[in-house]
Amino acid sequence: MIDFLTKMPKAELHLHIEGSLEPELMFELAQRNNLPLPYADLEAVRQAYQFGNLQDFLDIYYASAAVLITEQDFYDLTWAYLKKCAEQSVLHSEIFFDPQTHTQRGISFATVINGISRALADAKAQLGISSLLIMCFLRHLSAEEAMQILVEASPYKAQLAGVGLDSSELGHPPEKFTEVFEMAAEMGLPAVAHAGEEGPAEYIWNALNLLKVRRIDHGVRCVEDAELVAVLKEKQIPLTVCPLSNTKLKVFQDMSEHNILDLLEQGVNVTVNSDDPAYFGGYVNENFIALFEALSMSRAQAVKLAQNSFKASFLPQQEKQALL
Ligand code: ES4
Ligand code: ZN
Repeated sequence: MIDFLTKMPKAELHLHIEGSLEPELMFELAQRNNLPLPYADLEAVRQAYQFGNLQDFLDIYYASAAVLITEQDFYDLTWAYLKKCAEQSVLHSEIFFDPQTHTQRGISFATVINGISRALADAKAQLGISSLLIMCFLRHLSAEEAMQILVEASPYKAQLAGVGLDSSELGHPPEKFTEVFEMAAEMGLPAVAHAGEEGPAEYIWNALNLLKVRRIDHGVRCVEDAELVAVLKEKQIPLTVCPLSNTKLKVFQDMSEHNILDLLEQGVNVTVNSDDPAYFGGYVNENFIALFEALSMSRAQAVKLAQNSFKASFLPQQEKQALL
């Protein structure tokens, strides 16, 4: 079964490129850029990666992203992730990046997007992996700052497949960003948003109705509202679920409690994704394997989850069909 899951063709739709920064590369970049790190060695890093909730993780994640300085750093980060995709039979990936994490500390938008985009082009040419880029707004910052980064991104619009919303969910509901998402829609950018990870079902409703998102990232708290589950099912709104992320951040105390397979059996369009693989204990295949080990996921369920990942992607219909 593990061999089957590893070789099964799949797409990944919920991956923060900054969250794929492995400790080894973090040390290498810190040295290359002459920057201090709060960790003596890899063991100290492992010790630090124990999170009680989303915010515990985000504090460490933003601090680590500070080792990314040059265009080459962003290239190396992205290339390392895409090589993993090749090993894991990920044929297509839709990659989130958080430009504000970098522009806030003086790195230019161009440095970030040019480094990432060059790696995506090389992966297409050398590994045969297709990818799309989704720019996320940091919801703990203001709507004005989100609008500013959208304006800054507009010359690069052709390189973006959409916009997203991430970071600290509680206290930063979707409606804070209604105008920003209206502007993105006017620019022709489809939207996704993190909702219902730590936040309530109401945040999922508002992401759908106010931000007009095409997919919900996480969304696992939808089960608290039966009417919402019915709408997600009826409209086949994809949920990009991240099982290992959810257990590491204590959304579920144990993988045996995870609701992804229940949602799948109810006909909701759920997918399996890694979120921040360098922090949560694995890439997409480790997420599939965890579902097999804790929830006895069947082969048929795994295949359905993989089909959903292609179906839920932003690829044009023809390219989707070719991968299915
Ligand atoms: C994130 Cl797991 C998660 N949730 C919200 N925002 C994020 N950014 C990176 N990982
Ligand atoms: Zn995420």
